[in-house]
Amino acid sequence: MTKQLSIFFASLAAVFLSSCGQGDVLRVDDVVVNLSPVDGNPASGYATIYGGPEDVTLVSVTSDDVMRMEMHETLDQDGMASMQSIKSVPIPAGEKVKFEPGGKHLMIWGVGGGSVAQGSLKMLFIFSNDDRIEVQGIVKKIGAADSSDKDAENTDSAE
Ligand SMILES: [Cu+2]
Repeated sequence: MTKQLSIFFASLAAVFLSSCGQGDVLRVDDVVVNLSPVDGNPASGYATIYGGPEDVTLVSVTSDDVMRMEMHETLDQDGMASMQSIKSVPIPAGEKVKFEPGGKHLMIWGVGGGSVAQGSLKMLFIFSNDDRIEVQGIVKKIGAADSSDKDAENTDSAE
């Protein structure tokens, strides 16, 4: 009886999803915050964002436990890598957008000691359709793990 009921609801969910795009759900995954080994230098943040049923724009990433957070993009200008801050990032429906070394990334100043100690930072990704997705970014200390990143700024210019 219970089993039949759950099968019924499962098929109902399948019908609902298929009637709504391809069933894509806007979500944020693999959020990592790499602390700089140099005191006072910003941490760099990376994430993977999966587009939902409609095109949206990522307009802000915030956290209560940082001093400042910016979205940046690494540019290659005449063979010299540099970066600039960006105001928003388009997230097309059903597509994957990565924040990764050498590309789009988050620059984070003043990650709170409590978040560092517990190894996770609560962050909020805010989208143009007013979706707000809260995630726990994994805070990594460079040198403690296997990361090859030396420094947020150096990573940007090296890649
Ligand atoms: Cu940057």
